[in-house]
Order: sequence, then C-alpha cells, then structure tokens
Amino acid sequence: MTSDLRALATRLRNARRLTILTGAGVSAASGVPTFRGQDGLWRQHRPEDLATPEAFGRDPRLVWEWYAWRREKIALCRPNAAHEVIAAWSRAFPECQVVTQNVDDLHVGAGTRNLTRIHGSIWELSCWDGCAKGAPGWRDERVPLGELPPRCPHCGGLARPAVVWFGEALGGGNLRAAIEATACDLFLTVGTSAVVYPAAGLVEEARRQGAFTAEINLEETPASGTVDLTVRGGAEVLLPRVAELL
Ligand code: BJW
Repeated sequence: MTSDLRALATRLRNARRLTILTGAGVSAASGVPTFRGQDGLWRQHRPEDLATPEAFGRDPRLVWEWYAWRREKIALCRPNAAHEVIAAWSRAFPECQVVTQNVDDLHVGAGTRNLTRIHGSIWELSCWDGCAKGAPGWRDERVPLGELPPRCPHCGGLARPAVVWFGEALGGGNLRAAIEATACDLFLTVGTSAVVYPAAGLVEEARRQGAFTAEINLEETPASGTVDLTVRGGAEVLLPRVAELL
C-alpha cells in the first residue's frame, strides 16, 4: 500500500497535466449516500422510477420528493479531506482539470478550480418545458424547497432538477470539456464504480492517449483491471497521505 502511494506521489510530482475524475465515493465520508453498494440509493429505489425523464413525466411530485429529501441531507454535509486535497491540487498544478459526476457541489464548497460537473447540480433547477429563459437553469438553494413540484419562475411551467438523468445527453459543453481533459499526463479516477457512461469511458480514453492511469476506490471496479495503478481504501484517507508524500 505505502509503495503504491509513493508511486502515485512520484507520478503526481512529475505530471504537468493532471486530470481527476470523481464519483460518489469522494463524498461518502461527508455523509452523502452513494448510488450502488450496500447502503447505496439504488438499494431502496429503482433508477428508472426516479432518475429518468420518463419517470419525471409520469410523476413529477414523486421525483421531486426524492430530490427534496436528498437536498435536505446534502445541505448538512461539508467537504471532507478528499475534497480539500483535490481542491488544493487544482490550485497548485500548472494544468489540473477536475471532472465530477457528483451533483452535491462539495467540490465547489472546497474551492476547486477548473471543475466540470458532468451530471449537473442538485442545487440548480431548469424549466421542464424548456422555455427560453428557464432552459439554461437557475440556482435555488432553499431547504426545504417549498411547494412540490416547484415552478419555473419564467413561464410558470414545471421546474426540474438540473441534473443528467439516464438517457439524457450531458449538456452545456460538459462532455466536450471532459473528453478534452483526457489529454493529460496523469488521469486519477477516485470513488466511482465506473459503470455509468460516458464518464466510465474517460479513463480508457486517457490511457489510449498515453496518460498514466490510477484508481483510488474502496472496492474493485470494472476499471481496476485496466488502469496502471490501483490503490484500495477511502479517498478521504488516501488522498491526504499522498499529499503528504509530495
Ligand atoms: C469509495 C468510498 C470512499 C465508497 N473512498 N471510494 C455505454 C454502455 C452501456 C450503457 C450506456 C453506454 N452509454 C450510455 C449508456 C446508458 C447510460 C449508462 O451508462 N448506463 C449504465 C448504468 C448501464 N448512460 C446514460 O444514460 C448517460 N447519458 C447518455 O449516455 O446519453 C447519450 C445521449 C446522447 C444524445 C442524446 C441523448 C442521449 C447519462 C448518465 C446519467 C447518470 N445519472 C446519475 C444521476 C444523476 C442525478 C442524481 O444524482 O440524481 O448520475 S446515475 C448515478 O450514477 C449518478 C452518478 O453520478 C453516477 C455514477 O455513480 P458513481 O459516482 O460512480 O457512484 P456509485 O455509487 O456507483 O459508486 C461509488 C463508488 O465509490 C463505489 O465504487 C465504491 O466502492 C466507492 N466508494 N466510498 C473511495 N470513502
């Protein structure tokens, strides 16, 4: 383990372009529930009932109740040591890109630079009907949100969480930014089960372009067999240890 952390620290020291891809595991120590695994959200709920446009079309109130419950939970969470280390690296490295699948905005809270939130933010809403003023979205951090489902302030239609559901394209140039970030010297994937595409394909794309690839995760994932280095453990423990070795 220590030799793996040393190897990762050496790679970091020598990297000019660093890209970090994060998933729910990075926020787990902050108290944000992950999706998969023993205590994951998908143990109690089916994604097709809550995280698809079809589900929202069928029952917007049910979907909003789930998001309102998650917003209440996340509002109590603070960035942990993993977010802090990633934020420090995003400021210290000459070229560092952070791509997150997380919608909790804890990377924002930690002060992360060059951050691409490829699945959106749970703190932003957009117009379900796609009206001109409401489609780009707006920030709404109220907890509780008020009457559910909330309404678009511009056209009075239904508002939706500005997150990316299954079957939806990644918006706002985010996919392009994430793919561009795969051109790097070191691609570090942290706390993601590596099963949701297109995010899961980024590490392989980085490797194809010549990056050294590394994974930090509590458990084995589909990426574990193809990356150059895997380190098992909590991101909130391992990232500070790597930072100490730099
Ligand atoms: C720790 C830890 C600690 C715990 N330290 N580690 C190719 C192949 C197959 C399918 C597809 C494909 N391409 C597209 C698809 C379909 C689909 C998909 O990927 N399906 C697969 C699941 C089969 N993808 C999509 O639909 C995407 N859209 C798309 O491709 O559009 C194409 C299109 C183009 C043009 C027009 C129209 C369409 C969109 C995917 C959206 C995903 N959305 C969600 C919900 C977001 C909103 C919300 O939060 O409510 O995003 S689903 C959920 O999964 C969420 C997450 O961001 C995402 C990834 O989860 P993540 O972060 O990896 O979390 P977990 O829980 O899975 O894993 C946690 C990990 O942490 C575990 O490994 C633990 O071990 C570890 N861990 N504690 C370190 N302390």
